[in-house]
Amino acid sequence: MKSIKNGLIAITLLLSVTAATAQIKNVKTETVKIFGNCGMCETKIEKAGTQKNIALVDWDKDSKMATLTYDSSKTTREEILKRIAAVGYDSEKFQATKTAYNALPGCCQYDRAEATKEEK
Ligand SMILES: [Cu+2]
Repeated sequence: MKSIKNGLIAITLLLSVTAATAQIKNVKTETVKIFGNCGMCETKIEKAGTQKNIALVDWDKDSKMATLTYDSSKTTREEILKRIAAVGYDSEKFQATKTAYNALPGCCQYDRAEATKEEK
């Protein structure tokens, strides 16, 4: 009985992810590195980057790699990464401001290059 229930949960999760992606048109998928530490970072990065029916962000805290799935007629990778930088997370292309970075909880303050820390 328990395994049937777990199976159903797995199927439901799979379907909801598929449904969210299916509503995005002109789909383009890219993988980018975004700096962060923990599960809380994951929640914030994904929330900041995701826009209903336009963009979906899935960040992996172990590899620090994010999969961006987006409608290429409505947004760009740059726009998504800018939104993520605005809440404090650096990516290959955009750096968060010192203020946004400093506003992160201590556990979320990922290691940055010294040069970045000194910048005003
Ligand atoms: Cu964190």
